[in-house]
Amino acid sequence: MHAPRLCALAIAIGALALAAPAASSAADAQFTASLHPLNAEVAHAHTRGEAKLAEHDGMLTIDIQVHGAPANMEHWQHFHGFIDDQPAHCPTMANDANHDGYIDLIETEKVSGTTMVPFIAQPASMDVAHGHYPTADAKGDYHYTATVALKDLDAAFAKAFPDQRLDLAKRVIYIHGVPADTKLPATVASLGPIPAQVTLPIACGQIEMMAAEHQH
Ligand SMILES: [Cu+2]
Repeated sequence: MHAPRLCALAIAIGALALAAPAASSAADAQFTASLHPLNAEVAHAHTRGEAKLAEHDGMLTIDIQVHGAPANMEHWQHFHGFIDDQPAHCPTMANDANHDGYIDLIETEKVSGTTMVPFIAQPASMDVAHGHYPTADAKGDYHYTATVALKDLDAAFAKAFPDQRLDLAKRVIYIHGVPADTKLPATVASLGPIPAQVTLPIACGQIEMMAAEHQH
């Protein structure tokens, strides 16, 4: 009576061996973004950093290391992009359409598209306005990490942006925010009722997919 059981076990092990490598390697991908300062003079901060996004076993791990941001305050951060497949880019001073010396959030839309996914404690909540964003320390540094199930994020994204996919390689990452008491001219535009000090971009980086040979 032992032979059939062993046989079933052997089949089960065989099936696992066949299934496991395909499931773990096919969908894995890694992305990086080098964050460069924006509005550095007016923000009095040379905000820079590095973002890493890794898809593995159905999970997306996001790791964002920021240096030199305005200190002791929360910083909004998201990826932005277009809803029509167009790749997003970071702005330059050429995008200061009203020539007031600031690249405000609204002026970034032409090259970067719209605010998409917030890098908050729970990215799949898509709660841009009320999510919990990281806070820079006294040196202006912070390290944010979050892991989210790709199926949850995909579903939340498709709900917010019908017929769209995450398409990380077509997105840019933004870090925002200068101190609430920063004097900004009325020409610096923001999103609805949100103060321009909260949304002023202070760094941007284009997300790039890492070549397979550099992945581990
Ligand atoms: Cu943003």
